[in-house]
Amino acid sequence: MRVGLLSLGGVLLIVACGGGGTDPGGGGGGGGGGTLVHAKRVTAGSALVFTPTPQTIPPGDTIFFTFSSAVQHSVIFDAIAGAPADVPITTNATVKVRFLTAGTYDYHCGVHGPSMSGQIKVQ
Ligand SMILES: [Cu+2]
Repeated sequence: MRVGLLSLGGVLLIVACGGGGTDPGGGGGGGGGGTLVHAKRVTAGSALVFTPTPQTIPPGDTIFFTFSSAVQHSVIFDAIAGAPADVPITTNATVKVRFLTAGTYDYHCGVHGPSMSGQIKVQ
């Protein structure tokens, strides 16, 4: 009796550790409210003011800039270290801006100029 060749299929399973570097707390996208405990809102509407201002949040938290009308506004931050990216001209939408670094961030509307301004304190 002969024993046939026993072929060992060389299948190597490489299982990657799924850790992944997801940003803590960054995932909460569209859900309806409640998950971002500290998040605060700044509204810009037809009155050509940001309200309320100043707003104060801890580092790592988020401001929801809400553009509540068809009037065009943007958010231009003073160019200082730690300032987030500007918000381009927006209407009828909410834009999330996350502040990672403690500081005082002055901003104004790029459409309406310095008369429409505000401040975010991150501390
Ligand atoms: Cu404006």
